[in-house]
Amino acid sequence: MWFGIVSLFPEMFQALHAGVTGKAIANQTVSLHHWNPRDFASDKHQSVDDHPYGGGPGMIMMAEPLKAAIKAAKEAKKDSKVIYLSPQGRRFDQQAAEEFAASSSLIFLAGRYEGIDERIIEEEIDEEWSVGDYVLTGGELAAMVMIDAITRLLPGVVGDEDSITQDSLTSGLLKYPQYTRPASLGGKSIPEVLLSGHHQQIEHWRLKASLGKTWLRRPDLLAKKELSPLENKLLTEFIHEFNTIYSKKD
Ligand code: 4GX
Repeated sequence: MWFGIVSLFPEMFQALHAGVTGKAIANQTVSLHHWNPRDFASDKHQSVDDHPYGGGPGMIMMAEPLKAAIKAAKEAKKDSKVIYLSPQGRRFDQQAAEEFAASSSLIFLAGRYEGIDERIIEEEIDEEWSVGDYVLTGGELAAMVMIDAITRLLPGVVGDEDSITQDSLTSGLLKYPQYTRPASLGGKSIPEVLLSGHHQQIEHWRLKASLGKTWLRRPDLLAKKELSPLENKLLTEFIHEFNTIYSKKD
């Protein structure tokens, strides 16, 4: 997958050269291509910011160098969607990552300062996305979040394909608790069923734990999900046990 990046700080994207994403870059499953608006600046100071019309605090990305950088990126990959990162965008989630992973190329515009000229959004941007309801100092980390989440879904990037399908959130549920050796750690043992070798019981225990954790922490995710008869039974059991432990009437 081809990622084009329009950013004043291309060096930040070095972070993607570590670990799983780094290997995906090294073996050419993904490639990163940078366009820095500063390289398209025309004055002797290579200015890339400008004042907002109407006055007020803060600066806006200077329009012409930004537009030229976006144009150059688009010329390198003609039918690529241009994604703008901002808190005003649609919230990025696992489902969006899965859909973007089917693309062959994407261009990310990572803005700095207080934003960009609205006419550039209207003319050059296809979609506006947000990684969460908080304010970053720039769009670079948000673009990296999206590139990371998309890259690990590409064929062969994560060694064990099962770990993708069993990801928390792929199923719309939070991850069940996991344990590794030793079986007793600081006096705390692991759930007995995990030592039983009984695969179906282990599967049911994990599904019940996932459903219970999602019910406790992310009822919004549970409300979006259609439960199978088995899932309904396991969640009902979890809720009964939870209410019994906390001696609530149910
Ligand atoms: N998810 N930021 C964009 C510049 C900006 C300022 C105002 C539009 C209007 C963010 C996020 C995010 C910080 C990136 C502000 N753009 N991006 N930047 N949350 O906070 O994606």
